[in-house]
Amino acid sequence: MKIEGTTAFITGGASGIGFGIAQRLLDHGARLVLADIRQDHLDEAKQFFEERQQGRNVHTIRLDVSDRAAMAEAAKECEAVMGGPDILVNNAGIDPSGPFEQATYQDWDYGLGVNLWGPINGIMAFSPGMRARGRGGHIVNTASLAGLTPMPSFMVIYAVAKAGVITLTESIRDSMAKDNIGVTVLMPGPIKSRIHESGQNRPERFRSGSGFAETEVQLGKRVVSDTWMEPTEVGDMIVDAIVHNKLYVATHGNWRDNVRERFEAMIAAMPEPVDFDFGASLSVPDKED
Ligand code: NAI
Ligand code: GGE
Repeated sequence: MKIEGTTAFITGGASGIGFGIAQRLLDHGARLVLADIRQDHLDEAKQFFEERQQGRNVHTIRLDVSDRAAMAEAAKECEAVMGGPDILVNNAGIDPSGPFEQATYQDWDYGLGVNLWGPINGIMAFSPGMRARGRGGHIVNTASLAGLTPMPSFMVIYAVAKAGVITLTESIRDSMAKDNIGVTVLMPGPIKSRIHESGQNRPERFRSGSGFAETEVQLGKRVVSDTWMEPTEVGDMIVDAIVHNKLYVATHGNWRDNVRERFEAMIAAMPEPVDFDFGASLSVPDKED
């Protein structure tokens, strides 16, 4: 598809990877709706575009992606103010890692609520309108290489959510394709961002009863390494993926061997295939249209 003249709705669009994607989509002629839980990030992003005489092409919305009703309202606001969207980027996310032994249900609800339900809520709220407008379009979901690579227990909540985002994207591809809507799952390695501020971004209703309070303070002190990738470089990769409808974008090749070993071990665990009646309950006949 062509990016010129489209509207893009980007969650977590006011910082890090989402902001890098936003800059590059705007460069290619898209109008932006940036949705973010942090008003300070939104104000900063809006000012950045105003300084470049692009303020009229950028609308900001304060949004918690784990809030279904708020996501539905944001979809209405996007359509009313900027039209569309034609491009949906479900990117907002946090780092909910910590010692697994100390994880509480609050930590699970927070980690899955933002990192997995966020993209699901985005797709549920926006895809009916995208289909109905009949213009086609594209959906980008930000997962992580941590959703594919075997991860330590410290990152289990994050890894479960990101594995879900990969499968979510793969599994809706055929359905979205019927309405000419492409899908991409972004699997980044380390990118320069403010993800270490995740403790500040934990929605109010997930704050009490966390087992990770101390871990979040420690994470907040982490410094961004010069060796990590620039978000605008990720933005370039996403522009290419939207234009050419690429299912997968991985920013780094560093965990190739881990992924290969994982799949080799799974394949090695599989016996020889046998004749098998898939059964009426499992085989879904193609819809006749
Ligand atoms: P970031 O913190 O710089 O940007 C994320 C933005 O999302 C922030 O502006 C934050 O306020 C916002 N946000 C957080 N929770 C939200 C919520 N509930 N509703 C709406 N907005 C919310 O972090 P970064 O790194 O750019 O993160 C973006 C995505 O990239 C996340 O999904 C993260 O898991 C993923 N990712 C990041 C990697 C990295 O190395 N930075 C690597 C792999 C994946
Ligand atoms: C840069 O900060 C983070 C973070 O705090 C949490 C998660 C991530 C980055 C990423 O999603 C990555 C980096 O690719 O996840 C990994 C973290 C540690 C080891 C391996 C990872 O992915 C393969």
